[in-house]
Amino acid sequence: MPTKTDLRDDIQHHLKYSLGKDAGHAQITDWRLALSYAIRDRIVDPWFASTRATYAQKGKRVYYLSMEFLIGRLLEDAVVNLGLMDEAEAAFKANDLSLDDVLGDEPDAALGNGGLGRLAACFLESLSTIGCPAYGYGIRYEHGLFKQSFHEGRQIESPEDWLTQPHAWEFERPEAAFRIGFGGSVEELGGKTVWTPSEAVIAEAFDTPIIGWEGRWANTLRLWAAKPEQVFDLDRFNAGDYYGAAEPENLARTISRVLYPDDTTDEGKRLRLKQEFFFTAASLRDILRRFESEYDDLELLPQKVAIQLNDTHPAIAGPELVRLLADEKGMPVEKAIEIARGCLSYTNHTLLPEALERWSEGLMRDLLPRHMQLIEEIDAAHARENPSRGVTMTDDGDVLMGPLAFAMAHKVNGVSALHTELMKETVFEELHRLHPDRIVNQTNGVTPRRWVLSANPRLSALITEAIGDGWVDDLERLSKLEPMADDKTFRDAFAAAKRANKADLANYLGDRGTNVDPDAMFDVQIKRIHEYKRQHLNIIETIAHWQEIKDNPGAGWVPRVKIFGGKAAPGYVFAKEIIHLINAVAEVINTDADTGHLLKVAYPANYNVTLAERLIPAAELSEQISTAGKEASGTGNMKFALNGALTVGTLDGANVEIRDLVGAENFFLFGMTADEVVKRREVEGHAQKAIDADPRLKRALDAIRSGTFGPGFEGIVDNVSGPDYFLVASDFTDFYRAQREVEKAYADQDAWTRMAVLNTARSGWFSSDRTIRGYMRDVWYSEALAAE
Ligand code: 26M
Repeated sequence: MPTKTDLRDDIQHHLKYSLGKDAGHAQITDWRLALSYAIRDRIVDPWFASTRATYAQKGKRVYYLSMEFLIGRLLEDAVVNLGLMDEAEAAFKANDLSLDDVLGDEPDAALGNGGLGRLAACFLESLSTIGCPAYGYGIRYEHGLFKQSFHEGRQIESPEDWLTQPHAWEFERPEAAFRIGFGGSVEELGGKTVWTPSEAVIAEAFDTPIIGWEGRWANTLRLWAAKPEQVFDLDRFNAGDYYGAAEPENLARTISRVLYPDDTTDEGKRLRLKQEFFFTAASLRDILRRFESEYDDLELLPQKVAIQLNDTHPAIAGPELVRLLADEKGMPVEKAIEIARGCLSYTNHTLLPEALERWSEGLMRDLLPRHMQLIEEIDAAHARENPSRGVTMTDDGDVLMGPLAFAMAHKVNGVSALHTELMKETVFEELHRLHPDRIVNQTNGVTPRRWVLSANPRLSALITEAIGDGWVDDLERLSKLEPMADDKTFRDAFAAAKRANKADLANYLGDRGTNVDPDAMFDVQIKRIHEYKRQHLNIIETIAHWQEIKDNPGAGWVPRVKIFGGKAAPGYVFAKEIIHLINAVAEVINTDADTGHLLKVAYPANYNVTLAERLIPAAELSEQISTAGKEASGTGNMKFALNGALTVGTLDGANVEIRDLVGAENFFLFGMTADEVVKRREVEGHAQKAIDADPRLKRALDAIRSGTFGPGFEGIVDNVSGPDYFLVASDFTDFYRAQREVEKAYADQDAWTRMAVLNTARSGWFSSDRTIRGYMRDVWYSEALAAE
């Protein structure tokens, strides 16, 4: 271990020697990078110690393969986990700078779309906190999720550019590189199957250490960047073709250029399949190389290697691992399938049919000819083992990635209890019958280090004062707060922390053009914009409420701020209309002098991890209103409950488990159940019936249609009054009722705070530490280690 040095000296050192700046001329970004390097230096030793311990103890390693890691900012996480907040603050105070400003300068690493990517980031942090030897594997996108702005209420996308500044956290590893091929042909040569690709790119590794709580352990996030085999076509250049000379480089780099922004619908793009194979193949080669440096018997692979597939995006890992074992290592194919299955497991994140990946056999054969053959062999082997059933990995000329992932995994998990049961009854019904022990549940969780400790320092200080700091890595200790729900002094302190967070948010929103009263109820719906998440239900209810207020402004209404945040996939027309409608409603309501003190709508643009960290601590009401059966789990719902927001929600995803834990009396339930949803859809004219039965709904829809909020919203009204697949109309009346219950409860502030405290006290189970321990026990069969 190097001698312990003063953080302040190290910042000065890096400012001068790593950044070449003197303190007098340093910009905020220079200071931020200097701090980052100083902090990174403190991560390296625990990082090495973790690697050494894994080798020395011959630990089983977990590999988390994910197209997305939505990590957001890294500096604050590292400072907090190393316990250096106070020291860092003092170091900057000496230079007349605020640590908050320095931390706030870091761009978000937005290498993900939403829940699935953020879950991967929470898991990385928990894996390190627990001391589970693990690697995250993904793609080092040059451009993360697009930036969102609004023009006349409509979403405008612009490219995200997080790598324009030096990225202080990563280590480039030019020596860790693999050649990844595509296309070409397959031949039998001397009894061996040989795939000769027609093109290839280089996958080069970039490593980011991920430090756990108290710096006890650190794992690695290894992201692959695509590079050309040959940097430059000198012949073309010499022939005067200067642009053409750079073409191989451009083509190769395209693979890791940009994150696909579609969070549900599969675009069927060739490039997407290339991305999937690119990072999966590079990761598997790396995994095998590391294994073979320690062991020489490939039969030991399942004992030493667990590979988790985050959705089907890396599902080509099944055939690719079989190919590596069979074609390259000489194992019989059936044996290779068995060994691969022993390593692989798969997490399903959605049941929406349009989001289940399928690739045309033609594309698959063209891009990955050997894999297409192996998929057929895997399918045939599965059919031989289960002769009675016609389950196949293909349908209508497409390869089905869900069934393929299922067939190649020893465990398949859902992400909430309800979702897991629905998996068994719907998409995987047949496969589940054949393999009744394969599907297991691992309800999602979130890391309390980021989502409580750093995001909500006021609440954290209060909790620590009340029960000590053991809750940070043992979140179920929050239950010790339960008795304090009946302690008026504690309730007042809890309410004061919330009020201060709301004041901060009110300032932020005010700076962005929406003035809100920090004493109004802060009601928040933040997530991707999607029909099934029903932001349109929320805004239609807002309109109905506004109309009621206008009828009788003096009736003692509870003031409310309706806050929305979220992006729509660029090609998702309906979601974009919802965004436009929310902004149009905001424009009308926020300038209405009759109701301005009672109702506001705020929609800050460019919702991302950092904005979530600002909104969640200030929220009092959490909107979790998806059509039952459609939201696999949700993780925002957990973050809100932990931060003392009450939920208004349907019996969907993990809402069910939240309600069970916090108590039905501390949760505002509304809407149909998943079973009722299915039945209601069968009712002829269900939407129109619901509209006819509820004059408030009819009046709100009429206002939209007649242009109260401007032209162009017929699509939404037609949908809600016609097909209404997501049952907005049918759930409206009960949603409206629940919202009035919310107001009744909010009117008694002290009683509300009591419920809020109970939400926090009873949500400790939603730590991602608990989730990871579940995977280790039921899926990976792996153990935690201590760094040496
Ligand atoms: C697919 C094809 C092409 C481009 C992008 C995609 C794609 C990307 C992300 C499809 C789905 C993606 O994510 C889905 C997702 O985020 N699912 C959410 O996962 C969370 C974590 O388990 C759950 O809490 C949410 O309920 C679920 O919607």
